[in-house]
Amino acid sequence: MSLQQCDLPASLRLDRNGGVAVLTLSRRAKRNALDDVTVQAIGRFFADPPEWAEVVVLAADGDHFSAGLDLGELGERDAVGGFRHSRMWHEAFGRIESGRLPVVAVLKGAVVGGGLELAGAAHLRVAESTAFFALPEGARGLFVGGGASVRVSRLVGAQRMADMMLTGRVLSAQEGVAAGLADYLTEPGEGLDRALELAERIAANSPVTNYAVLHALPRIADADPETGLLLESLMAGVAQSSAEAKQRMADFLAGRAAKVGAGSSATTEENR
Ligand code: 1HE
Repeated sequence: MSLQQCDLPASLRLDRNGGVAVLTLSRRAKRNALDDVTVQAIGRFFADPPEWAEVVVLAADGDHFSAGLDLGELGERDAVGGFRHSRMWHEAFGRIESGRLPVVAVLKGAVVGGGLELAGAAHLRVAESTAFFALPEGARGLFVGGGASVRVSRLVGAQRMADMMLTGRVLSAQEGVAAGLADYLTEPGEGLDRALELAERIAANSPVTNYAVLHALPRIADADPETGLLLESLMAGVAQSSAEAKQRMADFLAGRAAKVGAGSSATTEENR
């Protein structure tokens, strides 16, 4: 049975938009700071998303995507407690990155600390022009613990991440896009619509292709080149042999499928 709204804490809201599940951080009074309850519920949601969902859009209420770790919960954790807490975040965000569904995050305002780690676990990021990116862990006497060493450094490189942590450098939305922290830039208030549009395009792909992009591509990219090329060939063989691929190729050859650049929902009629 899939997780439903009633299983989510007040800090998360689930809405349905066709085959797109919109999961919204809804703790705007605390700038969507991530407390344990929220992080654990995010993990449960992505471990068992609704059966009808084909893509997830991860959004936020208010002016900020997320102020990161809920600093009010740090308390008197000892080293072992801190280790376990970090591993809990890894488990939850790993379910986003390596789950069943493609995830598009909509970013605005603060995307900082653990908020950037959450965004980094999504597969695509749309940034409204109000978004700003930072890793203020240094200023708080902390180190990243929600996966940034792996995911943020993969997006921007370890050197740029070191700069953000050592100097507290804040990247604007434009700088974030240029650095690779986000893939699309929109005007304020337009991020969700853009993400929904992207989600629809993603949902129109063959599930085999989407699975390969989510699960094979990152492993191939991390593998040594010869292993990577072998894995690519294996995945290519699996994808090509699927009934869906055969149907799609036949549709194209018969003039029934959209041409490249015309939008995947466009019909041949519209392309003429
Ligand atoms: C919070 C948090 C939070 C706000 N934990 N309560 N993250 C940070 O170091 C970022 C800290 N936050 C900020 O720098 C600012 O709040 C913002 C730039 C995000 C937004 O500023 P602003 O002026 O809109 O809001 P505010 O007045 O600062 O905050 C509004 C309320 O949210 C206020 O509570 P109130 O009860 O006084 O109304 C704040 O205390 C509360 N709030 N951010 C708890 N983060 C797995 S390791 C990850 C490590 C990290 O993420 S470190 C980075 C932590």
